[in-house]
Amino acid sequence: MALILHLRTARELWWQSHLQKLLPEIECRLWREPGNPDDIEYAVVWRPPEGGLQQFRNLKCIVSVGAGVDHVLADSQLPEGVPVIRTTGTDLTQRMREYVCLHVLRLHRGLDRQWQAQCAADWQPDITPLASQRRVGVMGLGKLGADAAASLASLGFDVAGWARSSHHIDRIDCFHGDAQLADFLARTDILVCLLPLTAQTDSLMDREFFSLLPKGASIINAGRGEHLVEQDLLDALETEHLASATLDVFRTEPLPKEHPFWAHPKVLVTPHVGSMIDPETGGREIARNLLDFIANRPVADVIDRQRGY
Ligand code: NDP
Ligand code: OXD
Repeated sequence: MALILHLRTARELWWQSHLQKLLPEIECRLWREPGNPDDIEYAVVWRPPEGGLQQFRNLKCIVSVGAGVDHVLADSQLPEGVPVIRTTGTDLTQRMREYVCLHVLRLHRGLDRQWQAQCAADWQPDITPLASQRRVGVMGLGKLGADAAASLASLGFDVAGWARSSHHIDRIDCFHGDAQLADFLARTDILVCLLPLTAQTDSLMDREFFSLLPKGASIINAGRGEHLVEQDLLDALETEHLASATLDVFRTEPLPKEHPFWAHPKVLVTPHVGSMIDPETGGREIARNLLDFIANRPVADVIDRQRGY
């Protein structure tokens, strides 16, 4: 019984040794040294190469080293009927909570403006509105979005959320479905995207979408780069309909050096660090899910391949 590990990171060996300790009964092999492909029953992957998983004909499940599974489902030759398990957990949620609260507070308190004023040795004591006067909208009310929305509400923000289905969450004004998107956007000063990438959410944030936000709104995208139509964002920043964008995820990662986002005065780029999974805590989640799967116990993180998340 063997597991194949495919990661696009220098931390691959760290992951391998951790998973091996957590799963002593399963031989953890690296993608570049698969041995006999027929031994492989489990694949633990981040962005596996197109068609690459097909070579493992005894594959029983595929684990995404991340909460998102778009990078797995993107494989047009993904073996049929093999369950896909995503990786979540309290650490992942905690890190995203920190990221979202950090940047919402940064925008709310005008930290970028203060930094610019400091560069000009300019003493600018602005009075910022109270958090209760700042309307934050969180798109996606799943594990990460619901937690971030609740944390923002506990900081006093006026928070709404938008999801596919109807939700009832204390202190969050919940909207759902395409029919309620315009109302949700119209009441949003700071928009946080924590959606999964699916056929329905691909390129959701485009020109028309931005026009539904109030003038001067800011966006924070920690979902996926494909949620955003980049040129439409640049245009909305240029016309000052949008005030700023904080972007953690991109259509091409790493973001190419010549990309206009890097040097844009109204864009903050972070390198897909909203919530990084680490081999210790993430490894424990993966091992627990795999052991549950092997023992035929229910695995909460098996995704719906049809739905795409
Ligand atoms: P979940 O699957 O738990 O939640 C997804 C949420 O999105 C649900 O509320 C779902 O609605 C909603 N949703 C899905 N499709 C639509 C749609 N068409 N219209 C409206 N709402 C929709 O995901 P997580 O919260 O765990 O993660 C969300 C995403 O965050 C991941 O898929 C990944 O892309 C990204 N991510 C980014 C990280 C980073 O470091 N930047 C780290 C981890 C994740 P409903 O509740 O009705 O089903
Ligand atoms: C994830 C991610 O999906 O890191 O977990 O983006």
